[in-house]
Amino acid sequence: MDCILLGVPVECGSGRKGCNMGPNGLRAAGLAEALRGLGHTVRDLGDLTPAAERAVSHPNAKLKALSETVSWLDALVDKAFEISADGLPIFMGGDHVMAAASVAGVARRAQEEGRPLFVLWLDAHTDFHTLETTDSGNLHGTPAAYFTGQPGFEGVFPPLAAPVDPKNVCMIGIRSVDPAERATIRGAGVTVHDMRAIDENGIAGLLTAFLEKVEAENGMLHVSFDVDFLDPTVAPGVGTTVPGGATFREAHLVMEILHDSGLVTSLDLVELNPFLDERGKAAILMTDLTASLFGRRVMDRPTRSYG
Ligand code: DIR
Ligand code: MN
Ligand code: MN
Ligand code: MN
Repeated sequence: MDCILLGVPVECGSGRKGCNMGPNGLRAAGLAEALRGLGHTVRDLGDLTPAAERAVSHPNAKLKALSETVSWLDALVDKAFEISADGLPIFMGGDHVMAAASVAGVARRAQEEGRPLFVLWLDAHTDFHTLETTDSGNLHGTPAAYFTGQPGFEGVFPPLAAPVDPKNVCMIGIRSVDPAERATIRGAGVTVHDMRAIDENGIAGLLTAFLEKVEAENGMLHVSFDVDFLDPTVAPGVGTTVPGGATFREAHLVMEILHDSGLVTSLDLVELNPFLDERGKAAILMTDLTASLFGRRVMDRPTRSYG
């Protein structure tokens, strides 16, 4: 596989500082080396820089850092479209608002190739707020609403060339949903598997059912992995920890199944905040999980202590 790493050190969508160190946290944890060790070619394009700010405004006064965020999205949407022609892009965040643009960019690529885009959203949160409904004003709570074409982003976020069909979006790990998101997300057609669904059914079956659909429709598959999908005990390096998350093994199992499927065409690794991490614990786990997604098997995994 030709892997293309792109750092997207945006943090203004999260409402706190530290996510802009995420790309370097993943580099320090050895992401490129791990992928090369698995036989992949890896090109690290370095970090994206935001586009020139354009005048944007919105009546919701709660929105934080709107123009700064939009500058990042403007730059990333074109870059994501461009690099997805050359290999498998791995977008290293940065906070989750960047998925508005990484997904919009690869959706354009899918459209170009005449294939549907599917999105696997691994997160504690649904990130399904519109610019009207967000209460915190943190724009990392909005990307899934944007790229599925929910109303109200027009003229603010970049024009959406190819909205993702909400029926092609599967969310796993969900355990923090705001009332406004709850009111709209299932009606929109998004598949939402909360932690209870994982407890009752097992994560493998839920994922496999989704992957069968992707394969049957010859889809491209973007995986958007928010660190807070993981339980905070195994991944403390994130701003919005929510107890009761995916375990170490559940997360590796997801990645191993994704590898076996051969369906993944792009990946986000987002919300890593090295400032909040414990001696690289979350950075190392995200790196090892990515290695599982790219073919590392239990029997080959290096012995590591996570204490
Ligand atoms: C909350 C938290 N739903 C909000 N969201 C996220 O601020 O809109 N935290 N994405 O990571
Ligand atoms: Mn998120
Ligand atoms: Mn989250
Ligand atoms: Mn949210």
